[in-house]
Formats: sequence, C-alpha cells, structure tokens
Amino acid sequence: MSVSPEPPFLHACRRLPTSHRPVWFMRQAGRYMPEYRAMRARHGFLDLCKNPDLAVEVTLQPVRALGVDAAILFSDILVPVEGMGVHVEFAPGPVISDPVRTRAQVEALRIPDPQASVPFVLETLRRLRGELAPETALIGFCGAPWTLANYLVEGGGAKEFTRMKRLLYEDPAAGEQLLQKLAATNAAYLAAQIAAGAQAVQIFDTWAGLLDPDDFARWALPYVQQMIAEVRRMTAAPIIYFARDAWGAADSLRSCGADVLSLDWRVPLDLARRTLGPDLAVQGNLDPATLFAPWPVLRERADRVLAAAGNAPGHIFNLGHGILPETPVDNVRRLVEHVHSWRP
Ligand code: 1CP
Repeated sequence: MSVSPEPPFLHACRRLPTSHRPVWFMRQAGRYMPEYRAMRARHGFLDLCKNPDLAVEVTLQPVRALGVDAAILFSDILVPVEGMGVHVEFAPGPVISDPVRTRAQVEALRIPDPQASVPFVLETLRRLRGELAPETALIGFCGAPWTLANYLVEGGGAKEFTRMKRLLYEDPAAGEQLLQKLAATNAAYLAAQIAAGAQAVQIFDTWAGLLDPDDFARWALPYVQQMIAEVRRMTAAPIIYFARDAWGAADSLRSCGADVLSLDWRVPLDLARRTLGPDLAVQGNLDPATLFAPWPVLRERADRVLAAAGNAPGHIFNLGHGILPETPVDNVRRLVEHVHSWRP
C-alpha cells in the first residue's frame, strides 16, 4: 500500500522539515492572470464564488500556471456574511447597501449554519480535494471579526475606517456583540470548510493595523482566540493568522493560538522568529510591489526573505499581502521556481 505524501506546505505549518521551501501567494487567483480576466469577462465576481464549476476552475488557475504548493479557495471574506442577513455586492470591492450601525441591526444578525448558507463553498472544496495532486494543499479562509466588522459598519472599503471605532465608543455592547457574532459565524464556517476538505485555514485580519496594541488586545485578539479555540476543538488542521501591519501588537500575536503567523513586509522575519519563539511557524513576507522589479532585483529581495527566515523548519514563502492587479505573471512564475530551487 502506498501512503500518499503529505503536502510540504502542511509540514512547514507544523514546523517539520521539507525538501523545498513551500510557497503560495495571497490573492494568487485574480486580475493579474489573463485566464482570470477571461472568466470575469463572462461572469460576475459573485457568480464565480457561488458556482462550484467556476470557483473550482478559478482556484486551480494559479496552481496550473505557477506550480505553487497550495491552492486557496476562490471566494471573499464577505461571502459568509450574507447568511447573517447582510446583503453584499461587489463593484469590484464589497458594497453593503444597508450598513450595520445600530444595536437593533446587530441584534437582528443571525449566526447561520454553513451547510445552509454557503453550500456552494463546501461543494467547491469537496471537488477541489478530488482535483488537486496529493502534494498540493488546499487552504480555506475567512475574515477576522475586527476586519469584517469594519466593512459591515462602514458599508464597504474606506480610506479611513472610523465608524467601527465610533460604534465601540458610543455603544460598546453593540460593537462587542457584532464582533461576537462574527466570531461565532466564522468559527463554524472554518470548521465546515475543514470538514469539506480544506487542510489548513487562514484568518485574514487585513485591517488589524488600524488598532494600537491595547485596542488590538481588546477588540481583535480575544475574538480571534475564541475562533481558533472553537476550530481546534473540532480539528487538528493548521490555522494561519494574518494580521496586517500589526507587529506593534507582537505580544498579542504570540498568544493568538494559531500555528502559523502570516506577516507583512514591515517586520524582518529574523526579528519575527526571535520574538515569536520556536512554537510558531511564519509565513511571508515579500513586499508585493517587488514583483514589478527586474528579475535580478526581485531574486535578491526574495533571497533576503529566505535568508531572514533562517534554516529552522517552519517557514512558508508568501508575499506580505495580496498580489497586485498589474503584476507580470512571468515574474511570479520565476519566483516560484526560484523559491523551490533555493537551498540554505
Ligand atoms: O472584480 C473582481 O475580480 C473582484 C476582485 C476580488 C477578488 C479576485 C475581490 C473583491 N475579492 C477577490 C478574491 C479574494 N478576496 C480572495 C481569493 C483567494 C485568493 O486567491 O487569495 C481572498 C482570500 C479575498 C479576501 C479578501 N477580500 C480580503 C482579505 C485579504 C486581503 O487581500 O486583504 C479583503 C480585505 C477583501 C475585501 C475585498 N474584496 C474585493 C476587494 C476589491 C476587496 C477590498 C476592498 C477594500 O477594502 O477596498
């Protein structure tokens, strides 16, 4: 009987040695890829998310084109909030026509059963597990309560997110109930994704950097810790936490309970590993804009990340945030080859 090999990505999450440094990219499916633009010319963004045939295809595009070590479910952090009773459209960023700003609106939010509210996500994951080679990992994801609450209260993206902080000052009980409901919804959502075939999950806290370290410890950390604890009760799948621009809250990050911290480019990985200690793997953290640099510069910057991550197991190469829309695909492909051939 042959034992199917566990993906190197999962070994790295568990801080086990790997034959090569695993690599994938946040937002690896998307507009920089001609294949994605061709799909988007024919289908709306939400159609891609909600139709498993299309979502499977878009998820696999970067795996085929780049040879990355992991596929990430094609969806959006706002997709599961529809089941809470919040209507979301994409144009192309999220637009919420009826933002959540009052206690009554928070109280009306439901904590949905993922089997009923996002069956298309679970079906997409089940099919992907059947399509992917055994050495390619499948990653599920969700938004962190703090980041999602900012979109819900603001009504979409914003230059300055201020309304969620205002809600927390003006009606702390309502703000905290919103964070609580988002944590419960997304913990169940992650557990369902893992049951459907996701082998690891990432929690995206894109707007963690809005908070000073004390507020991070109060309004971001406890809800993420609660989600991680709930998911842990059900599964041993690795959990990755990406708190963008939040290194000032490093003490909180160390205690979040995740297996892997995904870091942006503002913190050198050698400093991060010294600070976080041996029990956390790290992911990251090349500045996405370096993908616009000529190859010798890009290679040198990638080598710096690889060297800073050190030789101990437990590093997954990634960017410090998502791939930018105009990124040249050839540079991304070359970077994957380079990371794979790199040896300490
Ligand atoms: O028109 C289009 O093609 C839509 C563009 C787009 C895409 C490709 C959006 C709208 N979302 C996505 C996919 C997406 N979003 C993925 C796919 C998987 C992958 O390949 O990585 C993931 C993981 C997300 C998660 C997401 N959505 C985050 C967290 C990660 C991050 O990049 O910071 C956030 C903040 C969003 C909100 C969102 N969705 C879309 C946009 C343009 C935005 C940003 C809105 C804003 O703040 O202005």
